[in-house]
Amino acid sequence: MKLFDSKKRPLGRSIEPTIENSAGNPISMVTGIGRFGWALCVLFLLAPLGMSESAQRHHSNQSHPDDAPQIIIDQHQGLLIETSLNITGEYIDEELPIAMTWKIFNSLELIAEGDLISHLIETDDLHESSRDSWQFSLNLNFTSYAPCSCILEIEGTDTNNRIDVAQLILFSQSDNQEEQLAPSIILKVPSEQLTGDVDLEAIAMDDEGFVGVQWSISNNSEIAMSCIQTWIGTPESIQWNNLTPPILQVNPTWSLDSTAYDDGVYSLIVRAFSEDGLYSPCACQSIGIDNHAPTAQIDGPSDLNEYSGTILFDGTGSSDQFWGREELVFLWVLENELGEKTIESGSDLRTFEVDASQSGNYTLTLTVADGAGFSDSISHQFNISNDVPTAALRIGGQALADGDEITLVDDEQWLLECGDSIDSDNDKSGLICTWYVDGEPIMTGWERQLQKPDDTSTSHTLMLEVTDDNGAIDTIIVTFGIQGTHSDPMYNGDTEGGSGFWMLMVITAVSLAFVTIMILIRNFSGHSASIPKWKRE
Ligand SMILES: [Ca+2]
Ligand SMILES: [Ca+2]
Ligand SMILES: [Ca+2]
Ligand SMILES: [Ca+2]
Repeated sequence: MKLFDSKKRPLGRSIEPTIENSAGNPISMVTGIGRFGWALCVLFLLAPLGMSESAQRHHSNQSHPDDAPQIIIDQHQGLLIETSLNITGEYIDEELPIAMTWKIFNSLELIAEGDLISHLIETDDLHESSRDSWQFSLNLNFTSYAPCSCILEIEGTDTNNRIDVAQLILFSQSDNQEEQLAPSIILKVPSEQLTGDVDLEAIAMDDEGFVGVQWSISNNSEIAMSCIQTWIGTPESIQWNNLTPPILQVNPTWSLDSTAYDDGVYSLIVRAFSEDGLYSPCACQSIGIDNHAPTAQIDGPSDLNEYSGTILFDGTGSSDQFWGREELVFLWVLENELGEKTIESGSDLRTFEVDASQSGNYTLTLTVADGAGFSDSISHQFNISNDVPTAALRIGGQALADGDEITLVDDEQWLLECGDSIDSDNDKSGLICTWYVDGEPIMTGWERQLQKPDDTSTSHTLMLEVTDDNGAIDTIIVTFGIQGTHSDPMYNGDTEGGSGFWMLMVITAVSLAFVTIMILIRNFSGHSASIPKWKRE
C-alpha cells in the first residue's frame, strides 16, 4: 500500500521501521512491534504449547532477521561551524553497507554530497545485537557554504536495501556579516504506522538554540507527492498547530491523538519558527493512521467425509478498514482432538490446507493482525468423518453375501478374495482383511487360500472381517462344506431327500413291472398249459 511504497516515502526514512527498529532504533521499540514483530510474539507465546514442524520451520526462518542498519553521528545538534568540521560516527549492521552517502542541505537546496563507503573502518566494538560496527570520519570545509542553516544527512543502505538516515543540524555564519540564520528542523516519527496517542518529537534550532515548532497533518494528495522530499516548502492553505517555544531548553515533544483522524495515509509536516520571525523549511513524513481492528473470517466446510487430498480453508474474507487485506498478517492454528497444533503464519497468507484423509474433530483458528498491532481471531470447528468399510467376499471367484451357504467342489484349497471391499479412496488400499474359520482367526490378506478342513463330517463357517485405519469394521459370514461329504450344507437336505425319493420310485417301478410280468405269464400259459391230470389207470 501507499505507506510502504518506497516511491512515496520521504527520502532517507527507514523503509520498514517496525522490523529494523526492534533491533536498532530505540525510539520505535517504545511505540510498537509491528506486524511481524507481533506475529513473532504470538508464535513465541504459543511455543510452549507445542508446535508442529511446520510452525517451527516458519519460526526458524524468522529467527535470523536482517536488521536495518543504524547510523550514529557523534556530534551534537546545532553545532556552530566557523570554517571546517570533522564529522565522525558509526555504522552498525551485520555487514558492510552496499551504499553510504552524505549530503548537505542549505534550506531546500542540496549544496554538497559525497560517498562515505570508502571511509568505513571496522571497529572492535561489540553491540547489543552482536552486530559489527564501522567508524567513519568526514572532513567538511564550510567556508564556501556560509552563511548556512545546514542539515547534514548520512544515509546507509544494507544488502537487503534497508536504510537508516542520520541527520545533524549545523549552522555556519559568514565572517563578515551578522546575518540572522533561519532555524532548521528534524522530525522524529516513532513509526510509519500510528495508532492512539503518539508522542512526536522534533529537533528545532537556530544558531542561538531551541525554537518553536508548528505542525500539521494533511491527506492532500499534492502534499503527499511533494513529501517524497525530506524537506519541502510551506504548502498552501495548511492549518498549523503551534507549539510555543519551550521555556526549558529541550526539544519540543507533543502528543498526537491519531483517533481524531480516519484510518488512512497522511502527511505529517513540521516547521520551526524563531523569535526573529524566520521559518525553517518544512520537514515532511508520510504516516499511516490505523485505529481499527481488522476482522477475521474463515470460509470452509464443517462436515465432510475422508478423501485423498486437502481441504482448503479460505481467509480471504478477512479485512482491515482502509488498509485492506493485503496488509494483514495471517496466523493459522489448527488443533486436533489430541491438542496437537499446526501453525502457519505469513503476510496475506489467506488460505490454509488440511489433510482430508485424517478423520477427527478439528478447531481451526485464524488471527489476523494489522500494521498497528490490532488483531481479530475467529475459530471454525469442523469434522472429518471416516467411512465404515463394506466387506466383499469371493470364494473361488464367486461373490457371496452375508449368510450364504456354499458347497465347494472337493479340492485341497479354494481362493479367497476381499479386494472388492469398499471404503473411501484414502482408506481402500489400507484395508485389512482377517479370515476366520469356525470363529478362529487364521490369516490376514486380500487374497488367501482356504485349506480343506480336516473334519468333513460337519459344515464350517468362514468369516471375513474388513478393518480400516480407524478400526471401523464390516463382516461377512458364510457356511461352507465339501461336495459329497456330510460337511456339505446341502447333504442333509435336498440331496438325501432326492435320492430317497428316486430310490422309492425305482423300487416301486421295478415292483410294478414284476407283478405285471407274472400276471401276463399266467394268462398266456394257463389255458393251453397242460395241467397235470390224474390218470384213472
Ligand atoms: Ca542489515
Ligand atoms: Ca486496522
Ligand atoms: Ca479412515
Ligand atoms: Ca474408512
